[in-house]
Amino acid sequence: KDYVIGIVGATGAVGQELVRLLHERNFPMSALRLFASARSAGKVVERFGKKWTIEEAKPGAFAGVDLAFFAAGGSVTRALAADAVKSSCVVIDKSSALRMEPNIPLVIPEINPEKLRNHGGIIANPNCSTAVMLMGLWPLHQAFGLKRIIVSTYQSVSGTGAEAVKELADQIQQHVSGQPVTHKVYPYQIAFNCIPHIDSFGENGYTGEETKMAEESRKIMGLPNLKVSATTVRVPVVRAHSVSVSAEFERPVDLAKARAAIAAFPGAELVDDVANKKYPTPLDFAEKVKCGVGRLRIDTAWDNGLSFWVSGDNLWKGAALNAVQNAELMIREGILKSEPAAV
Ligand code: 2RA
Repeated sequence: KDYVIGIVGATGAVGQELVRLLHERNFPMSALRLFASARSAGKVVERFGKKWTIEEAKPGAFAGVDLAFFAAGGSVTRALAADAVKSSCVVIDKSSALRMEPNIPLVIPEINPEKLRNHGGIIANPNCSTAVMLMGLWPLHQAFGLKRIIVSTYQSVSGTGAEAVKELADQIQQHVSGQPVTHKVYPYQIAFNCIPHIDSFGENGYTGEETKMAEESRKIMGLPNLKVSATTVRVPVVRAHSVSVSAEFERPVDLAKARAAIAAFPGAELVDDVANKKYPTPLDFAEKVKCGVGRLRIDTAWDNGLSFWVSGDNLWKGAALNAVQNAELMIREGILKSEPAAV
């Protein structure tokens, strides 16, 4: 069976990757419809030798669509996801709007695919930094029983969007040509800098991004008591997020077993040979399906501790690819059906 597919937010960074991945992975589509705000409606998009006229994302627009990928931000999801489900359209949502709703499955197919089975029409995808981190953390949890993590992220500017990518390039140009360096997207210049502030600060001094990593990791791994302390940082990298993790486990850890667990995990590529300067970098793992995991070492700060590093594409495993993989799995399992969501 081929499906009528919709992409909401088709002109954004993730939306464009969705168009690309659906074509490159030969997703079974009888038609692809691109939706965006009224501002973009009517624009013509040309790719892969095809032309699409962008449709306005609005109530009733999803009649006849079997599956819609939402990549237009939380307000659009809140406004239109339930409406799409009422038109018998399944929604796979990238935004954070519904991730922590008890009856909305938050799914990474390599970790908790069983949660797809009883979906009520809407499936949520995790934040990009969470997904990248879990590609290293989940296999280690399975091996040694995770107890606590301290994590720092090194997040690319494409996580913010196309405007931030352009601003980084502009700032480098300004710096090189001796002009004053201006900044608009972030509170500080990002070129040649790092900014320890992603999303907004909460009362507890953690940002929304840091809280998402904690809450989403607990939900996806089914570890409600997992202790997490995250620091999320924007770095002058265009594409691919990296995370450094220090983790404490319930059971004694063993490096050879840890490496074997990661090498066997479908979402990870083990790159761990420091004697030959081999470890993952964002440049190496941009536009890669798997996330690179390396720098594995016994972490003596804990009784049963391991530290490691992951680099993964924030637009792919962190967003568009994970969404498409969820859809591919639902098709394989014959569960791409829609029932009115109890949202
Ligand atoms: C970021 N994780 O990197 C957030 C949203 N994509 O900006």
